[in-house]
Amino acid sequence: MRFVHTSDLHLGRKLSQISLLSDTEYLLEQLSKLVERSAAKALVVAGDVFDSPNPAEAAVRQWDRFITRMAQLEVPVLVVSGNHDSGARISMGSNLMALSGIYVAGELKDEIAPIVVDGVNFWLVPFVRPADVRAWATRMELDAGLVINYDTALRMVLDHIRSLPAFAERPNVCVAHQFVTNAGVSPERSDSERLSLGTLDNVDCRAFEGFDYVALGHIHRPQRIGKDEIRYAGSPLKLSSSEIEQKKSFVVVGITQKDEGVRVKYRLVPVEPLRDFRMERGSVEDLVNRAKQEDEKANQDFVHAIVTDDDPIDVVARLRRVWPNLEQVSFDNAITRAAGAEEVRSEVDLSKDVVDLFREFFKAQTGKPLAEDEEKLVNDAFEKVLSREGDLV
Ligand SMILES: [Mn+2]
Repeated sequence: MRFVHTSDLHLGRKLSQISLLSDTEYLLEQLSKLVERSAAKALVVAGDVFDSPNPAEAAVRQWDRFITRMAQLEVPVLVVSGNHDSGARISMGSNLMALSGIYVAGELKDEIAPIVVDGVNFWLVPFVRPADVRAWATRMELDAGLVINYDTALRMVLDHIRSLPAFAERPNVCVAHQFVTNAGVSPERSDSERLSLGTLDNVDCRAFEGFDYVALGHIHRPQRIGKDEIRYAGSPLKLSSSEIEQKKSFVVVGITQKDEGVRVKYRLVPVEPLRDFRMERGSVEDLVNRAKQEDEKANQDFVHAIVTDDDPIDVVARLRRVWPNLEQVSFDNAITRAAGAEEVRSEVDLSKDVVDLFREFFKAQTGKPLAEDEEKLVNDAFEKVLSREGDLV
């Protein structure tokens, strides 16, 4: 059987205050077409359906339309919560939705059972924290004291799944939303994933031993972890400038039945963005000229501009005129190079002469010392100000 694996839709997200709903609409359209075209028997969404535990109404409507469409196509949708989702809210009505083939695991249930599609077990493991698993372990009369971090928490849930009779009966796909590492090697990360504090939130990929395919969500760069069958689908949209170079994709997974000897194959299907997110570098004049040669659609892209002028004026306004969705401006010029070379001072030495302080400030801002005429101008100005200091209070 074949299924499609995606994750981290982050519906309702904004980029630089600009709504991405038209972009997510465009990708959901591609996703439903891919499901039809590839004759997939199921669609897996491995968490972070929404960008926030309280998603915008328009995002909720978008998801509602999408799952309704999938139900009409009679393709089961298998969803787990991610760290951005509220597990309780996304599983609202889940028992009813299951009657229409939309399976949402928002929270860890006592009775864990696979969703069986076309002879394959899909085990939906919602995003859980160690405290959730401790509570679950107590209810299940397991030793909650064994849960000391994410790794031991996930292992306890997965051990339980492996002990269930259904596990031996069919090929097994695990759907989870966690930070999975391979022998301490971290996946390649992006700025748009919400990091938790510390480094104890990882789960080693060996925790998934025995599963034929592990459909992961959380990390936004598509990648395998340890082996091809343990895989992050990645977010279908570029959600931060650290993702500009990433090739976003959906995964189409093929899995054979037990009597054929379980084999797994996969292929990556590129996602075409409505508006791309790219980086452009040059002087403001170069950038504006470059934009003018591009077509109207390309100019709607999100752009992170790296400006190289030493004395740029009115940068954002000039660039916004050609790129209305300018996402970020950063500078690589004499000033930033000088700042990078020198130690950044976080404190100002107030015992210093105020003109000396200004000289330092000027050099830090422009990368060069005051010229002779500027020196005179500054001295005169300070003299004037300081002589009337009493009046200024
Ligand atoms: Mn995410």
